[in-house]
Amino acid sequence: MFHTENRRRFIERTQGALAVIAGYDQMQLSGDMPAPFLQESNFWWLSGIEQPGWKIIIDGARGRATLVRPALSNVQQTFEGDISDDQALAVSGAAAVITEAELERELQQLARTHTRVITTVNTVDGEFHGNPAQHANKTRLERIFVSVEPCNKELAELRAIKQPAELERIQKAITISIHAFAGVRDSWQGYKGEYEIEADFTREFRRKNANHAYAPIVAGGPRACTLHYGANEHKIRARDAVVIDIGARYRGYAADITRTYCRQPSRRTVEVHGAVAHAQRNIISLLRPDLLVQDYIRQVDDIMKDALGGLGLISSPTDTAGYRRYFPHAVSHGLGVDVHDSLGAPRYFKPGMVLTVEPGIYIPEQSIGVRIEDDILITASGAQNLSGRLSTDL
Ligand SMILES: [Mn+2]
Repeated sequence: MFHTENRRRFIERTQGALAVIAGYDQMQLSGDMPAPFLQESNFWWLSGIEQPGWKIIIDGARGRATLVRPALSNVQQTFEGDISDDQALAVSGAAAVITEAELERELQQLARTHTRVITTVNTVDGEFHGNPAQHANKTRLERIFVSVEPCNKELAELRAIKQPAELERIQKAITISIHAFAGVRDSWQGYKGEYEIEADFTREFRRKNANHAYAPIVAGGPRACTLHYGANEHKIRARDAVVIDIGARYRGYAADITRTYCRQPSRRTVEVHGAVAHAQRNIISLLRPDLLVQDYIRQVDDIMKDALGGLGLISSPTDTAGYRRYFPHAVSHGLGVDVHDSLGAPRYFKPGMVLTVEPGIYIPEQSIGVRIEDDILITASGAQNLSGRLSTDL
């Protein structure tokens, strides 16, 4: 079973440590309006539990997992619902469920035989970020155990190498996304607004029981130069190049694909698009196992500087400011449960890693932005473009 096997690998990697991992808590937008909920990805990977407020105790020495059910008020249960113990056990493969009220005694008991516990933290440079659940869990553990250590790096390294079951889900998310892109491309001449394009993706995803893996971007003309534009509220003109950065999430795994389409491209738009497409092909062809990440980044810089030079946007490869102005983001990130899945800061690429390749060139003064993004699996002998069946044509 998928999550049981994930825990087995986690226990092996952490040498049988005791782990107490918290899922995210439900956050509120206003009075009685809950924020959209997405489970913390490490907790989900280890447990499969999608509901807020749950925790898992993994007793590595005994190979035993216990879920902790949150204490929900009657009102919360009525409005938000919850899963039964049987459902939680079935989804997770855990051995038992205890209640939040029983957790304190359980931890006190474990502390008699364990001085050290590992957990997940969501801090960056010591600053606490986002959902409070993990921080609260860690604070509690620090009160009870002698030593509390993070296991984020171990989890990132484990999750970076995708198992066959994970690759199947990623491929399915990609196939659903590609299908939606192809449908939008077929209807391309009929769209009047960015919102119509977003709507067609949403309809296609929901019909396949998938969701958007992240806030969809449909950015026409000058809006394409705002990297996280997501209002998708403008009309599109025939001359506008439209950056569409959209991916489905299917059974917990994300796709992340970008294409740029245009009804009546100007010669400049054709040039810029051609340069990005050419660069993207060249960058993908670099990828193979054992390639040093720092060599990859250096070669990507060379390829992108060539592309910008060819378009007359920089006059010399040493023009770093110009380079960063027209290509202001990273070219790759990991992909998996998270749309930006950690690869665990590896020195070199390894078989089983999945990452995006997404060069873009953005020229605000000409109101042109072009980005092309595919999802690449590092294989034993090279790399496979998992979204390569979808044409990158303008
Ligand atoms: Mn991406």
